[in-house]
Amino acid sequence: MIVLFVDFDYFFAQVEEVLNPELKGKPVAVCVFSGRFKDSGAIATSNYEARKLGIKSGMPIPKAKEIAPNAIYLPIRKDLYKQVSDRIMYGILSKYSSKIEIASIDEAYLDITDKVKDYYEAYQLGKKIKDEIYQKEKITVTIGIAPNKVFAKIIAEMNKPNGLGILKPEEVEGFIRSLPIDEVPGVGDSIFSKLREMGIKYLYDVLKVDFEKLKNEIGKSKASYLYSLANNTYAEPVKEKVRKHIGRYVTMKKNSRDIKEILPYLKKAIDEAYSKANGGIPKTLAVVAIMEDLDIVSREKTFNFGISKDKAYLESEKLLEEIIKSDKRRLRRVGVRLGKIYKSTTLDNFFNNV
Ligand code: DCP
Ligand code: CA
Ligand code: CA
Repeated sequence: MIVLFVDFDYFFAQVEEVLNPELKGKPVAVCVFSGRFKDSGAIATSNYEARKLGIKSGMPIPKAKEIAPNAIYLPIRKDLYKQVSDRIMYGILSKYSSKIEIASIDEAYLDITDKVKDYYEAYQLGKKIKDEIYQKEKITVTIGIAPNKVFAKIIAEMNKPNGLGILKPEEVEGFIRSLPIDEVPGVGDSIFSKLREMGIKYLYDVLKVDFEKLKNEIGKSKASYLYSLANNTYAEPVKEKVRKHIGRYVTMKKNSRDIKEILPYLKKAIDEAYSKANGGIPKTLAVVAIMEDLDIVSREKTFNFGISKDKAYLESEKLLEEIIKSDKRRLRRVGVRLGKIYKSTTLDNFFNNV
């Protein structure tokens, strides 16, 4: 198996930089303001300049501002990052393998076993993917290529940012011997301290302890996981995941906040999204407005039953009205995002009460 793992660099902050290139080179932190008091909330992520100053993901915002008062603190814009992510995942990465597992907003595993004949070609493919993502989205990513998913992820981690790392089969044994155990995904602080007590420093050391003892200490599934990694039999397949959301957005001829003008575009986006859903029926519907200054505002509603296309026309109009009422700006693009998409064979039941 050859797995190619992609992880987008300092993702949320990088999207902010791409949208506002003046931020480049300055320390930038993306914040989740919780709104309970001024600056309550946490840092979602920061760019590498901010990290050098000590700003880390998860840090309380006031603490970050204390250590780096002059850094730039931006509010999180999840819809925007999701759109960029979708374009990279579905528009670029999916072309390179249909066996693709989208693990999070900024991570994907591709099984490229059948796409390349050796690791040299895999490396070339990795370069090509990096180039295409940069050329189309101006986003840098780090890629790890290895004989299994976990090693591919670790290799990427070691090569961040803007890196491309490769672990060939003949290098695996040495890698296992020298890999610090806390660099293995899934080994958190509590497991790490238990393993250390058993004398396990490197992944290879797992093989030196009695498996029964390992099981008793950290549980069966973690023990088997680490054991299979250490003896190089780990072979979890890349799980093809269906997309959970479908988004379709249309740019209008001119910016507008006149609902009659906007509705035909919204209808077009709905038609396209439903055709993309290919018979799947969503339970959540969001209207997304990209404002004239490219800021994004959205309203979402979740239903207990599947939303037919006609119902989507109706409900999206209400959501659009809410957006226009709550915001003074004109819209530049408008679209919908369908979520919780189900493919049901018992549609009668599914549409009940719609
Ligand atoms: N994220 C978050 N809160 C956290 C950690 C992460 O909201 N505590 C978000 C913001 C990140 C994104 O998830 O941009 C991806 O997380 P990563 O751990 O991959 O971190 P980054 O992409 O920001 O940085 P790196 O360059 O280290 O991958
Ligand atoms: Ca990540
Ligand atoms: Ca990342």
